[in-house]
Amino acid sequence: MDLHVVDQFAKATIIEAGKRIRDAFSYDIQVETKADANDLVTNIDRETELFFIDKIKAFNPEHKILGEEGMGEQIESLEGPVWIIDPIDGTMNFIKQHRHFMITIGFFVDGVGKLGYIFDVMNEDMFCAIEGEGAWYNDSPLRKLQPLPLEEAIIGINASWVSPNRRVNHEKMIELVRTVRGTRSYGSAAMEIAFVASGKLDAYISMRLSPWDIGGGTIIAQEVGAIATNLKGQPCNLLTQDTFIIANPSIHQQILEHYIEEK
Ligand code: 2AM
Ligand code: CA
Ligand code: CA
Ligand code: CA
Repeated sequence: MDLHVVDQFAKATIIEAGKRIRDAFSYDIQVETKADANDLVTNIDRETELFFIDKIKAFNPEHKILGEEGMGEQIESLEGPVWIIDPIDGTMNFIKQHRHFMITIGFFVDGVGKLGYIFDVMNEDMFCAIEGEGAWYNDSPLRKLQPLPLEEAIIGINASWVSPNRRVNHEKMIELVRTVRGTRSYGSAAMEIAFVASGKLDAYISMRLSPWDIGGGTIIAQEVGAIATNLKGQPCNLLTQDTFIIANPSIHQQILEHYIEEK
């Protein structure tokens, strides 16, 4: 398999899907809820996932597809070529803010990340990577991440860790927030992962993400030396939901050891 051919196909398809999503703002976007009142999905999420499935099936019918909206197959293993797709990451931003939502896609062969994409649909900005060849922000190569002290770090974190069903030691998280230089919350996991990979954030922590939130991003991360694991420090599992941290390599271990205590 020539990865560069797959890469060209993926990029062109993502750019076309992005245009379709931008065009959708001029007609009806229907919002529904999924698991709870704040877990939103729209017809555009579903239509975009179907668009990718049609394109990939035409490109190579043997490839398997795992997508958030479940329009692909039920996948039990990562054997062979597998696409992991989140057609809109940051659906709430898409609905309410009309910005700061991403298309994110990872292409895996036998569980190994080969190609990763995070596309900022409104800005038309592409973060991408090819395994072993590097990562890019549009046409500019992304540099390896440089070490920094935790006190100078900006971390992405959302407010879910203050809720009563929190899964981590609250006091320690407060200590982390006080130690770092600043915190941010963008509402798109893929965007925050792209920001860590490009040094705009130094870490991003989430209490629960799914394979499609992180599939593309972890491939970009590995090319710049960012470390992505669950909050136990174990490698990310791309078949189940889990906790998640991605960080500059100089602070990943320090955050896990001193500030994260799972209950
Ligand atoms: P989504 O927009 O594709 O659903 C929001 O903080 C981030 O967490 C988004 O990247 C969102 O992805 C993701 N997320 C994962 N599980 C979620 C859930 N159950 N409800 C809302 N957002 C979720
Ligand atoms: Ca969702
Ligand atoms: Ca998502
Ligand atoms: Ca989504």
